[in-house]
Amino acid sequence: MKLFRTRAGVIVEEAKRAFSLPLEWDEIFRAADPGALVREATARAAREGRTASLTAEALLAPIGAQEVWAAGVTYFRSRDARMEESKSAAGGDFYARVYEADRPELFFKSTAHRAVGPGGQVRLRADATWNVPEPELTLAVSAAGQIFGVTIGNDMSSRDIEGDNPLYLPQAKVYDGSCALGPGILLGDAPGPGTAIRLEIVRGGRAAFAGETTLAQLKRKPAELVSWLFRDQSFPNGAFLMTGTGIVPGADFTLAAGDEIRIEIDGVGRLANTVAS
Ligand code: DO4
Ligand code: MG
Repeated sequence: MKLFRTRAGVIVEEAKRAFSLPLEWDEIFRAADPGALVREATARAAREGRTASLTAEALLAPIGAQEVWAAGVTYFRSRDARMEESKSAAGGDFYARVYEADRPELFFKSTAHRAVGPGGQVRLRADATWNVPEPELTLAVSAAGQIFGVTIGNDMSSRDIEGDNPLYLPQAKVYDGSCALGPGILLGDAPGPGTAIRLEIVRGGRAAFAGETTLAQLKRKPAELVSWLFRDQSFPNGAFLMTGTGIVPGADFTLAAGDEIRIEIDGVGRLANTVAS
């Protein structure tokens, strides 16, 4: 069962049929059991024949009043890439240490106004020279801290800024158009370790980069990341938590205006965005 935020309201898709639900987006995140709320509303909509048509043009980013947070250095590939890019920064081994530590790296990533949905344009910072997308399984978490679904996230990152000094991380990660989410929320638990995540970057009609990983490479459990996020912190409208990237293009790659970024996660869907010029 997949949940979509659209120009026509909340739509649920089940067994290839779509129904319009009389629910507010944020109300779902505030429910004691979001899955049960959506299932009940769907059953009622089916009985009442409230079918809907789901078109790509109508899709919005699946975010309302939620904050988006992100976990970092949760894959060995990410640890390696960060150590490489921050060679000249003081400290040096902080990425290796956080990869091994109990406490994960968690950082604030976005709110709705900085995020784009399916087909939207992500942005590169004007003062950055080395930019990459980060394709990440993203958890939809209720106000009570329950993972009730997953979506696809793109944690756009400026590697030159992040590599220069770890204290610049918020600027490398948080800016207008730095986050993409969607297309919808697949309801249920986080998918299993065999699940593949694929990234393709198309430039001028040709693949400029392609990479793949699986959730088996994710070092931390989704529930563990959420429990750290909710330590001494409340989310009255729920939250999204990106779980980190396991795909990082080589040091010679940077995004360019017009690039198309395609991210696919088995069973969850496909999120495509272009880089704004
Ligand atoms: O520590 C830097 C950011 C790491 C990150 O965003 C990731 O691993 O996905
Ligand atoms: Mg990331």
